[in-house]
Amino acid sequence: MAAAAAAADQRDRRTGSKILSRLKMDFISYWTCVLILLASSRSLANDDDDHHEMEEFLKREYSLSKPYQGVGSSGSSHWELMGDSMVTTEQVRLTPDMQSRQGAVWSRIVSIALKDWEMQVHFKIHGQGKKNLNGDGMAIWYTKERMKKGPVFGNKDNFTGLGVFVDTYPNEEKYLEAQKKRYTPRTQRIFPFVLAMVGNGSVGYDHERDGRPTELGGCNAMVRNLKHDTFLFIRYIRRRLTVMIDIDGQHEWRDCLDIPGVRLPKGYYFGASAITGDLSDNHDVVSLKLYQLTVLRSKKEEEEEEEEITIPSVDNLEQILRGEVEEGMSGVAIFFTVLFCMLGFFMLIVVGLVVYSHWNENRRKRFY
Ligand SMILES: *[C@@H]1O[C@H](CO)[C@@H](O)[C@H](O)[C@H]1NC(C)=O
Ligand SMILES: *[C@@H]1O[C@H](CO)[C@@H](O)[C@H](O)[C@H]1NC(C)=O
Ligand SMILES: [Ca+2]
Repeated sequence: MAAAAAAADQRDRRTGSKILSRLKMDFISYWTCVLILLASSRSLANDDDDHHEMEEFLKREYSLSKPYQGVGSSGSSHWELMGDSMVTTEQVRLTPDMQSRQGAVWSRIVSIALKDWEMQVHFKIHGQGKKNLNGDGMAIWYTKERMKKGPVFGNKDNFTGLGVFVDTYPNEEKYLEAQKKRYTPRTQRIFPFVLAMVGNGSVGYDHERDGRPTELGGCNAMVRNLKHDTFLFIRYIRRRLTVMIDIDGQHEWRDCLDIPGVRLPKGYYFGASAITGDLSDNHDVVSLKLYQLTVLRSKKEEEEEEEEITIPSVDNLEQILRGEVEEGMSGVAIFFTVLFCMLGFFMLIVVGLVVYSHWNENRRKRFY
């Protein structure tokens, strides 16, 4: 009887240590898996997946930079000025820091062959006004129309194409304040605010609401009266629109918005414009650098993009406007997911071990 009990006990111990080592193995393989996951997410984040298969060429004919030769005076320049804009040695000033001005600079030539491109905008917004006593902002354009005055940062309303706005005055906030209404924190936007909109010729920009009804995405950007250089970066690749900003003087791009399924026709005009009202600012463009990108596409992607786009549009627009677009997991999200997985797994092991040792103890006790 005693011998049998001892044998059983030994067997239990053996299975016990087997289970323990199984757990250890699981733990190790889990860790390996976690490390691999972390490493791969790190490499994904570092290795901007568009860049290693992409070449870029500066297209001088679509770029505007110092010394602005002939801009504003000669018909042979690729760029044309409009309204109150003027060129100096340091910048193209779209508006001076004076009330009720509007100005623009437009490319004269359409971008026929450009499918994928990147625009790097070096700009400067500065003026006498204190915070929220300045306005109204500037815009970068890729549109069918050019040289049309209007209320949308100095361009016509119901434009056809892409507008990226640097809106420096919170009209909606002032409007709500006047009505004694409050923002909910979820919907509050901090100004200056960068925002993108795609128009098809019959969509209006809602100035009183700072374009909220047509906002594809945006971000806060404290760009006024800075000593260092400020940049905006608009990239259009495989129908994906990405806007980034570099405004902290650190030479680092910060994500602003990123939207897939943006359909923009080829052969539109690039331009920049700005407007002032009761409040004003200097809105300066130092340079607009356009890079043509050569992007490799899979057969499937080529087939998908074969159909010629004639009217600008955005896939799943309703969801984007409602803010329901599913976003890929960010690095931080991945990190926390993995962390919580690990914690959860660790807890499981601890609980398992406790339960097992209790069970083992009880079993042994029964034999004595
Ligand atoms: C333009 O967009 C609006 C809003 O998305 C849509 O209702 C309208 O049908 C579009 N017009 C054209 C010509 O595509
Ligand atoms: C823009 O389009 C809307 C809707 O089609 C129309 O009501 C509005 O008058 C248009 N505005 C301009 C300036 O063309
Ligand atoms: Ca505004």
